[in-house]
Amino acid sequence: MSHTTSASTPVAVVTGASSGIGAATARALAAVGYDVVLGARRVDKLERIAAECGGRAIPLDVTDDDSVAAFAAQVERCDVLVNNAGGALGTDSVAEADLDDWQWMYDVNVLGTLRVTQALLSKLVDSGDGQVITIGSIAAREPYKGGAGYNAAKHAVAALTRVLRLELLGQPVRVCEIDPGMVHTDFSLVRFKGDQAKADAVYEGVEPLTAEDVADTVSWVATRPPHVNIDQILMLARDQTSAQVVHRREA
Ligand code: 8X3
Repeated sequence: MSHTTSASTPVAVVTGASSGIGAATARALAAVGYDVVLGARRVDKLERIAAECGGRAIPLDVTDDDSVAAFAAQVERCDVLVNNAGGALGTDSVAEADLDDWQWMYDVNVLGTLRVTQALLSKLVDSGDGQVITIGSIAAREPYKGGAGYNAAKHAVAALTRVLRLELLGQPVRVCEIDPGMVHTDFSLVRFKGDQAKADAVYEGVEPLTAEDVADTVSWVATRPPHVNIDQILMLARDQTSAQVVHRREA
């Protein structure tokens, strides 16, 4: 695929861009004029999305130091970084918690966000108007039963993001945390380790947010004037008022 980057076209990097919120965000940012660099592990899917939005697909595993270094080395310019890669595994109670699930959630959500942000930070500063937009979760604000591993990881992502904002004050980099509630993606299928019936039950009788709804918000944040920092957004479906308070219609 041919890819031409003019010196003045801003570049947006999106992690976890092979599906869901990441793929929708890559499309949305391309539509408002960014050259998009898409990172994810699933290269086939990634290349398809990249082709759709005239972007560049680069393999990226945010849990792997070498993969992040190789990815960042291929990104010459970065104006916007969307830290989207992440996910949940399991809904075990604390008493029954699976350490491997927790380890993965910490690695992909927290350390993954840290690795990619660190690797691209100097380029964000050099852009003269950089932005880090991190996709958190309502789970970062509200603990819920069965959520402890994901709650802990997303609370940590929120802490990292808010500290980054403090530490970058005075530099030309904005930092935003977008915390969605229920979004219909393969999030629940991953959480329930491929159990489609359990995943479907999460969205039953509810009109959840779509990946495009979140992408639209990312795009709005990214296109505010340089002096405006949207610090935090909690966005929920009308059918959801808190992590476990959801209005379900009868079938
Ligand atoms: C996903 C939302 O409520 O399943 O980030 O934790 S929730």
